[in-house]
Amino acid sequence: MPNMRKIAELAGVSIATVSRYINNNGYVSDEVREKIQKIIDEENYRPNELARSIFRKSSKTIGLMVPNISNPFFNQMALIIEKYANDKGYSIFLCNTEDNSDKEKKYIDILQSHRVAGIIIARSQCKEEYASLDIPIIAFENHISENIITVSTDNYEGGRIAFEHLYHSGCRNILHVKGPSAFEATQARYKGFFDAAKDTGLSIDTFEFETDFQVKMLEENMSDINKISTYDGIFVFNDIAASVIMKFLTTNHMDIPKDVQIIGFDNSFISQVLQPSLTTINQPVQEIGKKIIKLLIKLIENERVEVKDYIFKPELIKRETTK
Ligand code: XLF
Repeated sequence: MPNMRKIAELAGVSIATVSRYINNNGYVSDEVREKIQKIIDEENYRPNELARSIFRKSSKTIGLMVPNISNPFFNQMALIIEKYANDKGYSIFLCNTEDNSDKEKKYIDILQSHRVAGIIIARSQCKEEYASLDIPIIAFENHISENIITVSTDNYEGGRIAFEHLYHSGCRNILHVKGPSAFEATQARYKGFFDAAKDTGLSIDTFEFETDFQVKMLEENMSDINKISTYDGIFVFNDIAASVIMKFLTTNHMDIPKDVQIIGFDNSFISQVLQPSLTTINQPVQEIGKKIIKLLIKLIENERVEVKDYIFKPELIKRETTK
């Protein structure tokens, strides 16, 4: 008796694709549809209703994997997603991946064994593991595959806005503190910042952070970035990293914004409580969280959803670290 795995094998597609076709809950190209239906007919496959209903009776729990819960942006995001999920009768199973693909893979197994109804994965560090999953998935920022919806801020545009603001505030000797290259979002911010600088004919320097924020950064000797004291404008890839840079600069008796202007990215709550308060680029996390839950619940409830990138507009939030 053929099963979904067998049909996927014969059609040369993933189990998730066959499942999407059978359950009609996501994009499958016409060509692949035809291929799958042909194999189904040839093999006389009848989807196992019992298995399907057991699957549908998955718990009313959504797995939320975030990379770094000590980053205020992700704890804000988790709170918002939890709220919207609760409003729809779902609860959240929160996992912290630390941008570590092994941890992420383990959590995928755990979430599956808990029969979660869907998974939200922020900044995924693995791709293949999702192909064989028979669970609705929404990705935040890092793309997983062409069949999985990605939601993000327009990070490229955010990078451009950051440059234009520093430039119009008089900075001409500018540094970009880049995020790790495994983060699609920070790569796009860098590209936007770089392209906007190029348009003015100004060259910028870069310094790359290897990880997202970790508390130990505050204690570490940041001698590598000693040079940052020579710049008059710095765009840091996110607010929490900007707070580390600000601490370094003020400890080294630099006046912000007189000697050096700084702009972050996120508009997480930390940007308001820092002294001076941080100019930053807003990621509309409320709308993003709401959209993620809306899309995921549609997928869970087998409603048609367009599989594409859902992109949100960034916005400059001017505070005290720029003139
Ligand atoms: O992945 C990016 C980098 O850090 C994410 O949006 C964040 O800005 C959150 O702080």
